[in-house]
Amino acid sequence: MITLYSFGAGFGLPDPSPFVMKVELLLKMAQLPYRTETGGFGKAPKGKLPYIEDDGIVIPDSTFIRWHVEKKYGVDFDKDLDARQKSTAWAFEKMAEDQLYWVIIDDRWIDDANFRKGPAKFFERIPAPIRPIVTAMVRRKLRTTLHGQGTGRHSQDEILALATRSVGAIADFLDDKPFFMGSEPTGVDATMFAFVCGVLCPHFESRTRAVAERRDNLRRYVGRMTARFYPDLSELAGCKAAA
Ligand SMILES: N[C@@H](CCC(=O)N[C@@H](CS)C(=O)NCC(=O)O)C(=O)O
Repeated sequence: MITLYSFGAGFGLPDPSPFVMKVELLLKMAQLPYRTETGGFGKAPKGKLPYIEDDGIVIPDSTFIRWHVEKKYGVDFDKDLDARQKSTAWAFEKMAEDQLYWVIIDDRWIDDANFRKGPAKFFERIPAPIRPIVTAMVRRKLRTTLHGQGTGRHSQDEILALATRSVGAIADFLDDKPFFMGSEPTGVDATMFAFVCGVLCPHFESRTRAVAERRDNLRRYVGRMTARFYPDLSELAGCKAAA
């Protein structure tokens, strides 16, 4: 059975990491049996989660995990899409992963109030005497990463302006379709669902969240995806599961 190494449920989400949520969704879509395991971060081959272990093979990174699942199990997440649709799906996916992701990180890690009720919790298992030092060190590393990536060099208003474009593009493209590419879920829905949930997560206060909340179709989409893939949950990211 596949083992998905994850952070574990948090902040009202199946996982705080949209990348872990994406992979869980892909495994659900592929209808493959899997179990989740927390505590694998120290052994992560690329120093990041998620990674999976499948029959003794370890695969890190959500995109490579997807390709592994497609190849090994003969799953085609995009079987009904043509080349143009696949290109569009890829571009949206990478916009979420390489741009919106850093907005989410900025919201959760840089804003003091969000940090205290969010990522600070990750450090609770560290012995109290060294906890403040480790917490400050990791937070500083995140700031450096955000600066290196570029988002950390923008003002909060500039970050919001960029995020508003991305959230708007997702909402406009989704429009009134049931799923991102049409009437049935495809691979890109795993990513879109994970990142839209991440943005809408009511645990955190953020202006990007307020922008997303104004797009009703995003909330209905999360509800629809929740009903389909997390039938035991009545709602996710504050969006009621669609009947
Ligand atoms: N490209 C990777 C990104 C994974 C990623 O950024 N994971 C974050 C959590 S959301 C992580 O583990 N960060 C830990 C670190 O950078 O130290 C993927 O698609 O899986």
